[in-house]
Amino acid sequence: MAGREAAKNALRAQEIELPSWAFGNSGTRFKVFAQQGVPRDPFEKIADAARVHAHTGVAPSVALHIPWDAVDDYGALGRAAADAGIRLGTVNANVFQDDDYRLGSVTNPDPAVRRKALDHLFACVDIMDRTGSRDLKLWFSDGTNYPGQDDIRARQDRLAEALAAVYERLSGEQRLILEYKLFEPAFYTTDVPDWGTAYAHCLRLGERAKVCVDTGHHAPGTNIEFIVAFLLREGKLGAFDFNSRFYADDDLIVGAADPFQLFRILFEVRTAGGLAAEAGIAFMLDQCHNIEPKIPGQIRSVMNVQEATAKALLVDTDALAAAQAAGDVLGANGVLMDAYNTDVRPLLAELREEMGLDPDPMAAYARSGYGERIAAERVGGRQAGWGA
Ligand code: LRH
Ligand code: MN
Ligand code: MN
Repeated sequence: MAGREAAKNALRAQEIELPSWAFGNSGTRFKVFAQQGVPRDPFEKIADAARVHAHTGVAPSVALHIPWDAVDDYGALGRAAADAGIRLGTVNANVFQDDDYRLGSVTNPDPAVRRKALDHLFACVDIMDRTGSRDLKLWFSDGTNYPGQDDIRARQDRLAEALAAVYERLSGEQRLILEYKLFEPAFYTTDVPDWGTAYAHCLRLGERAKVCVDTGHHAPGTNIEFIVAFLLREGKLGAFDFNSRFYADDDLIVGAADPFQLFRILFEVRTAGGLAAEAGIAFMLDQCHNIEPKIPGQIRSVMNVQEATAKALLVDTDALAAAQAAGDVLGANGVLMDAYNTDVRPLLAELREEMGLDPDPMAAYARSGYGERIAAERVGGRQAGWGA
């Protein structure tokens, strides 16, 4: 086993970004189950995110989704975050909820709709200038439902044009992060369906354009760690949207469906040096808690990422390299599995105590009374996004 102390140091430095939308009510197209105490505005989402950080110590930033988190005064929102001990992070653009986007946003055949979408993306960069956010994350629902509906190559041209305009608008410290997704809501073609398409566009744009790997956005059986290893090698991995899936884009708690896959992904990140802050990889959650309570859902998610990271850090890479060089297939696999099968919960409990935290964040939150307090104080909480 590799060193416990080295592992703890890396875990202490790890930062996991929370999605503001995880704290609001969410559901499927069949039903949104309302919960008590959900935030009524972006300020209350920040308070909830800060609560997750208070119990875990490794979730110091919260991602915004615009317009879901639109406010008049972003300076005030940033100050509220700072007062609560966190900061504002990635700005996620939303060009998928207006009636105008029925046939797409930046790839829409109508230039007026494309202009409207681009103006929204520029407005998101204006917000980043005010919040000090580094990353603009772009996910496009654009695509077609029927063969022949639109020209596939022309849509790629329109996409490239919009991305170039946004990239041009960014400052030298800001980055464009392009997220892909296999399908949904478009069912026939999607304009950014996979990592290869995202990578090709980012490559043309330049150094500060990177790919976001949302773990729920692949076909079943896809080897996500291979994609991660490839993008890391090319210097093009910008961010993760962590969640887990059984079937499609389920947005369940990361590591719930397949903790082994999460370990394999984080092992590739670790061995490529991607855990270091300088690598510039944003470790974000992108989840919805439809039936479970939201703040504990986020705490559990952060802990799941930590557990997978800890196991990845415990892999004895010297022993692994020796076994690989010797062609010892079972030996190499055994080294990896030894780390994966290690119970890292005591190590993480120890780390939390060293950080001045309760070793059991879930129990500490339950004891804190915060959940009961917000349920009593907040009446009429809003839906996270869908249909809001
Ligand atoms: C799309 C997506 C994207 C959106 C979020 C709400 O499925 O993963 O990241 O911004 O969901
Ligand atoms: Mn996502
Ligand atoms: Mn998604």
